[in-house]
Amino acid sequence: MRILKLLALIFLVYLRPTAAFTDYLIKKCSQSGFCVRNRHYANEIGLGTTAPVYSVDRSSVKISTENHTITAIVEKRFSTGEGPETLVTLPLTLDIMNGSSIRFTIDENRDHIEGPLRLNSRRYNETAAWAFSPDTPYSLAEFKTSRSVWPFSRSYLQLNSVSGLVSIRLHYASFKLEIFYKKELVFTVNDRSLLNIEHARQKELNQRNKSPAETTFSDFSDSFRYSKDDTLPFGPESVAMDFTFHNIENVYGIPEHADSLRLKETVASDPYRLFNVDVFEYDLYSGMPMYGSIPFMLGSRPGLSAGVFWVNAADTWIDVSYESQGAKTHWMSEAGILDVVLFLGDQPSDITSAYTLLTGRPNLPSLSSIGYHQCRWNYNDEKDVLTVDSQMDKAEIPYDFIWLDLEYTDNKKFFTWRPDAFPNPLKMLKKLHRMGRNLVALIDPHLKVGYEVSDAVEQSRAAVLTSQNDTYHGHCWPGESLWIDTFGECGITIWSSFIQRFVDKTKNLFIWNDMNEPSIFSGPETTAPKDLIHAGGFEERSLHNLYGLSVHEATYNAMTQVYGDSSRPFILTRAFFAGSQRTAATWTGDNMADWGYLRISIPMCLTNNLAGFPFIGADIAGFSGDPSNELIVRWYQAGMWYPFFRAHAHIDALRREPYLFEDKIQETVRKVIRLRYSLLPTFYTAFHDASVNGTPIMKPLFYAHPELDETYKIDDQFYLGNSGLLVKPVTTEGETDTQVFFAAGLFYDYFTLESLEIHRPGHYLVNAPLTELPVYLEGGNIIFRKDRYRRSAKLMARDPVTLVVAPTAEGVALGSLYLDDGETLLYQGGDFLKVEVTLKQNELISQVVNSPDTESLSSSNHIERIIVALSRQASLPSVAKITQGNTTSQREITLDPTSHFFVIQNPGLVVGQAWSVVFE
Ligand code: NBV
Repeated sequence: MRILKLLALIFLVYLRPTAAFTDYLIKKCSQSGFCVRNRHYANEIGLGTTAPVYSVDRSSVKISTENHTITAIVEKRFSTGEGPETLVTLPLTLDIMNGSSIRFTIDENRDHIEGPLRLNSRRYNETAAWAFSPDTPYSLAEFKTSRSVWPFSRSYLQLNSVSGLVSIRLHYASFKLEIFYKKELVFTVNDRSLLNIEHARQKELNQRNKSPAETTFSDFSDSFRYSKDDTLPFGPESVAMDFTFHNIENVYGIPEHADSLRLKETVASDPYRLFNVDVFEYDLYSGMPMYGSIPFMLGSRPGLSAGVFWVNAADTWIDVSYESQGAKTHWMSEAGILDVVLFLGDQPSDITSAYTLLTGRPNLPSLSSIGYHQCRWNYNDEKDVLTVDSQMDKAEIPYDFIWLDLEYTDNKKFFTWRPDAFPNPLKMLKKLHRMGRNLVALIDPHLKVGYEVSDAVEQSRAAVLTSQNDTYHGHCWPGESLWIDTFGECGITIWSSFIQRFVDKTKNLFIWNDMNEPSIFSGPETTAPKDLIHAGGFEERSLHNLYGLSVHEATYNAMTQVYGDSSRPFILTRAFFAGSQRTAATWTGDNMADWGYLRISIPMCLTNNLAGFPFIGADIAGFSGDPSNELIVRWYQAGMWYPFFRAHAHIDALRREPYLFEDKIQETVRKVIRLRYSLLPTFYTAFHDASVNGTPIMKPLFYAHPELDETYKIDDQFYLGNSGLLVKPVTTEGETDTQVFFAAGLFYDYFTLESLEIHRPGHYLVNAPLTELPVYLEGGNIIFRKDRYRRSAKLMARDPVTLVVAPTAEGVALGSLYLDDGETLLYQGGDFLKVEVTLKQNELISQVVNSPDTESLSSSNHIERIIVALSRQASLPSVAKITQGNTTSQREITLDPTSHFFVIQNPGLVVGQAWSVVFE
């Protein structure tokens, strides 16, 4: 019977070719104990009939100016009318860190608790250790306590950062934090008194441990059909808090959801949920949980931005409401400690930068990995792989990565190859390597029970355990499986040894960690039972959203040991958490070949970009189903701007490698892919910027123009990094023109360089027939291209560079180029080229900001063309005086009357050396 049920479930979830995802498998708030309890609490508190139960014990406040930390005890005190008053002491820490960020934690002392022996009795407090970057020194800033409120006779304690930017008021009577940035009140923490820490209690005494505003819904048992076996050994243990963003009426972030960029109000719906689950053909415009979770929210308006990072990896719900005075948010997590970082700044990019300083900047990937990826479930055998490879060349379509999905394995046993289909993987890899190409193979964290790899894991107790302390067995692709536990040293070491053996002797084999939410067919809500046990004696409940990160980080670290400094490992992960950007790329999972999924891919990618994880894309042209020709074209046109540019298709979908498309479609797709390749220098520079300060690669409009109110609600167009390239993909069937929002200024059509003069910011209708894609270069920018067709990114290394200069009406422009060997880690020691080119007062000047150690990097890239766009008002210069070193030459400039630019062909300049061109 169980097997039948399981088969039915597998059928429903995976094998229905067209129906939408069956969301009945996933809990609604009304089916989630802690969501119901905290929303109930919020309602009761909102009625104002019950007094707040949390306060700060003044006598406990300790100010350590030496350690730059405040500690205190938060007291939860209430009486139910029956028995004595309940008093729970909750240790608080508060500090100002890394400049203008604030962190506070509230824990519970649970030493006296008797949970089952195998469980750690303390609340899980290691999320920060996984999420924060090991490379960023966690520096605490000095602060002064304000004299006017010292000693503690007043109702609050005020801290002022020495920088003068930040001050904090810690209110005692009813716990509250007011956070000021440049003297303006930005946040109130616990503004609505929704702080709730469900302290430990015995089941028999549950009722007595409920404060008046609380309900007992699903405290010690779970009534949801698919998770009713949850043993809930600690009973209720959720943590919740509210944050008011004052005078900020736009909030964003908390990926992953298939929803708009600006978060919606959840007053009349379920809250947004963060809980990593497998959601095949997910619902659109929904706050339902998805594969990844980043509990980071950004609030922004002209002149002020702020962020909340809720450092908790348990199942989490977030309510959002907008009121005239700002956004109100309510965060609820099932377990763990309360650990929060607040960020303050002038611009949204300041917040992304501060957030990625803490959690790590996205790693600079190899140049190849930002080329085009050709994937399908599945390329069947070596011959298939090499045929796709040669057909792409025959069709003159560049690509860099070919992918092997699940079926390359021997019976879905990871770390093996199907012997009849892939008899000699090393030979195949070598063949691919000749053209600079790479292979990615899928390795999931579930291991089929009963082969050497899983046996070794089971014997060393490196698998995830059941609540009874046995190795957990569940169902996934291989049938009965176990799951590696990468939370403990033992699991990491053994996983690392498998990965190392698998990639050993290869130079171009990389890894795709799929299904690492983890996805479990037989598990509740498509994932792991919450009472499974991980290393350290912590329940899945407390760290669930970190599992995917723990797997892909172990994979990455293992690969760095094999490849050393010679190559940057590429890992694709489906599940992610804050910090995943340090070691992996991701994608938006199992979408459909449908216009709605193309449309939603833009806000989804933008959201990840602002939440510090920019290396993301969506399956082009939809994972399941067969896209129409029109959809294929539109999807490639949009997808070429995804930081991660990959075509992928379901096993049941028709073959759709680009060379199979009919001529006209193929021609357009070829052009699009080649456009991506010609812009690789600009993309790579954007990736470099992201790796230095977290700058989004796909950049929301309000990041580029935070001064314009209108930009805060736009999520169907974007900029490419700092390049000034503005893109508006067409995502509606049959549309041949589209509305594009322009800020005031000059914009140049990317393809013709015809100028558009915008006097008033707003939406303007532009032509967009199927073969064309609306792309503009904003006046004031200079971009860099490599225009020659090559089969792969690697083969473009020495190609000459073209500059496109797009001046403002005042004749000013600026651009930068980052270049390194694209492959090794030598750039970390300074072996890279960075140049900055400026145009002003008719002079174009290139300055070398960083010269590489490797001679060829500074000498081998010649400038083949300098293209200067002309606005209607601009007058055409007649000569260009070109100087590099001691040599000066002169060129006459002529203009083809039908074009909107002039070109200096082969100016005789080298990118890596200083030069100037004066226009007269
Ligand atoms: O490994 C097969 C697929 C993969 O192609 C897809 O990209 C992943 O998101 N995988 C999920 C497993 C099951 C999909 C129905």
